[in-house]
Amino acid sequence: MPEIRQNEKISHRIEGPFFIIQLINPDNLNALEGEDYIYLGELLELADKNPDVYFTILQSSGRFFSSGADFKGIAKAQEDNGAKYASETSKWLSNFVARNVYVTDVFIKHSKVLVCCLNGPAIGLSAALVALCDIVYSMNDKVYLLYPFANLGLVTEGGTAISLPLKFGANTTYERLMFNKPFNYDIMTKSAFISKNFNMPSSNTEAFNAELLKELKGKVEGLYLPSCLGMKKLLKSNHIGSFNEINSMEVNESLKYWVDGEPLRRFSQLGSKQRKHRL
Ligand code: CO8
Repeated sequence: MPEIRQNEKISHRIEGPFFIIQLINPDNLNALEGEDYIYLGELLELADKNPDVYFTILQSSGRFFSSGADFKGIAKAQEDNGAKYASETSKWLSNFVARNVYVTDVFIKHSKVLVCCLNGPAIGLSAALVALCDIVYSMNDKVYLLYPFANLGLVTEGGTAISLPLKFGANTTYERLMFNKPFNYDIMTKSAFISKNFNMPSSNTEAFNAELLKELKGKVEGLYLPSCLGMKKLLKSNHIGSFNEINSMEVNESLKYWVDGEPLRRFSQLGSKQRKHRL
């Protein structure tokens, strides 16, 4: 495998045709800082370039898949007043736009089949990445996806202006986003977003990951795997143009909000537990 720097919150390994990426920071519910999202993107690129890899598997640990952007990382970015930034616009182009557009782009254009092992809830940008996966399996019915943009002074990101209406329907998407409500298990099953519920207890994520991987190994036996990549390419062609366009539109729209400062005020309230999401 080519060299890649290490990250203590994200591990990776290869097993046969599977490139397995695991979030391994359950103590803060697998929240990710900007640099972690970039690292995740770099791992996807590594999987993309490896000719022996056909499936990229996203696993997590603990009770949450990922609670999204780490509010400590956002606070760090806010305090980042080094001389290198000529203005607030310049600061947020670097700390938000460039990072967000990169990780979203890597997911949108990924050539291997993206499988998400959804062990628990996912929030924000992480939930956006889950919605960009090709196949999602759930550990049990406690899973949900929350896009708390209205509560945080943000707008859709990570391609969600397209992926959510596509996968859950336009009106359900409007209703959930406008009133900051989660896409719960019922919504996910009604829209066939989840392919299988493994019905395992929330305390047992490692067993879920292992069981699911075993099942996937069985499912790919005897298949001609280049056909899978050929089909992914064709299926992806349905929406790739729209995703590319929305990725740019979303970050440019969001930039105004970051420069104005409302998300910072709200993230700081979240960090000090003065603000909560309604679940
Ligand atoms: N960042 C940092 N720490 C977190 C986060 C987070 N996002 N989420 C949870 N934690 C920590 C908590 O602070 C807590 O730590 P400690 O035990 O030291 O107090 C621990 O994880 C457990 O969390 P809770 O006690 O709060 O657990 P609950 O079960 O009561 O609540 C929730 C779970 C509902 C997930 C709650 O923790 C929460 O609301 N977290 C924030 C979720 C959130 O809003 N994330 C941001 C989403 S927006 C987004 O991702 C887009 C941002 C774009 C910027 C991208 C830059 C590249």
